[in-house]
Amino acid sequence: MAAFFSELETVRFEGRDSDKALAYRWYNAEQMVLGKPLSEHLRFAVAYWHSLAMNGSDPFGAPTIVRPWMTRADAMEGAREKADAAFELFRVLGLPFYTFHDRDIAPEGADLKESLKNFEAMVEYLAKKMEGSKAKLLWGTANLFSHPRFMSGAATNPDPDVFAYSATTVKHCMDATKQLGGSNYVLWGGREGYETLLNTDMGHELDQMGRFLTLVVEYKHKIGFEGQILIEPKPKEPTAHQYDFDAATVYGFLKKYGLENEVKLNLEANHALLAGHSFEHEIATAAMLGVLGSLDVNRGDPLLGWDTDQFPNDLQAMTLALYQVILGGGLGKGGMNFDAKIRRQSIDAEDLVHAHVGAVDLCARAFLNAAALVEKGELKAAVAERYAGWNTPEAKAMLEGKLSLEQISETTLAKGVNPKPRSGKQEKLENLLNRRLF
Ligand code: XUL
Ligand code: CO
Repeated sequence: MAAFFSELETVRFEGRDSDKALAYRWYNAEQMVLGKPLSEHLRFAVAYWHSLAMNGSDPFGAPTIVRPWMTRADAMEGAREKADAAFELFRVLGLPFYTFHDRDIAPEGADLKESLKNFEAMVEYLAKKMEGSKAKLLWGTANLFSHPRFMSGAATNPDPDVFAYSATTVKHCMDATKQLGGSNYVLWGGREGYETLLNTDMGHELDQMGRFLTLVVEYKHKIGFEGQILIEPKPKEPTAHQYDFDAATVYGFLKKYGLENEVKLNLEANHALLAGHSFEHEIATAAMLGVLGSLDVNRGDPLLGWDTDQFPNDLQAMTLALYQVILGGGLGKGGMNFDAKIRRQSIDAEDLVHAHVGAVDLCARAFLNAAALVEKGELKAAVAERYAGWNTPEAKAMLEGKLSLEQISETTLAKGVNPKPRSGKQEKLENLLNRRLF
């Protein structure tokens, strides 16, 4: 049977003046920027769950996006058909990577053994598909949140059998990620959190989570997986209190369990917003702490307080985010995964292509803007100027711990230090940013 997206042409770079709807205007994969091709900076990935498995159902309505592979009586036949469609979609979009959960690619079996058998068969199938495709795996992950067994958490479940079940699942998913040449393995704490302290021992649950992650790191070294282990922070939804709240909280957790040099972060734009931060704040925080790993790019709806996972379309917000990525040293083995889904009414195959093309171009354009801001150096100079006072020997001595509180007090009083307020020049810099955007 012909794969679902076969009719669609491969989307190509045509430049800014193209009249074609399905063309890249900004994403010229080979364009050299800051010393390497754009594609190597951005490392775009298509998310299997949103693009192949999402059916448009919501709490009020039935599926609207019904693909042929979703209705097959034989679930494994459906999974293979879905994989054929996935690789057609990757061909159409011409993007270098994809990402998946175990459950996206293979159906749940009657028990854990059968689920793993289905999964391993589908991993073999994907391995074959990858031989005939340019698409590589950015990261793999396990869905430890959909099935009712995970309703009280996976690693943090009060029931040790769920911990063991989850550990077994992650072991096999890490094996698969390594087998498929994945660059990262992601853990999003789907239901690692709680609803009420009336039934929760938070300290015990965090110790469980620390142990679980330690096991993952040990196993990574044991099998020689060269990818990064990444935690994806999110403050709420599905649980009221998710343990991996934001970048700073996860860093505190990693420090407590001695894993800060082993694990980095996969930061998601709308998760940042749900935590009351901007995306660039989360990126800058992770970079400052040495744990910037990868990005899930999407957007929320400012009028809604939940995770709408829309495709990104705000140039200024994305430019500011990617500016921090460049300042932070880039994404390395990470990339930019479109953790985004088409709307419930966008039911045509082509809608999925429009969604990705717009988002790819938006991100490419934002990156070019961010790179130009870095090259011009005006913002960096303004920041350096603001902190220039710290370059004096007296100021350095304070910061380097060479002066006690009494010594600082003595010299301050002796010199008659009398600080004068100085403008932060925010509006000037905002205007500069707006003038520079193209
Ligand atoms: C949920 C979310 C997940 C993770 C992978 O909000 O972002 O899709 O990215 O489990
Ligand atoms: Co995500």
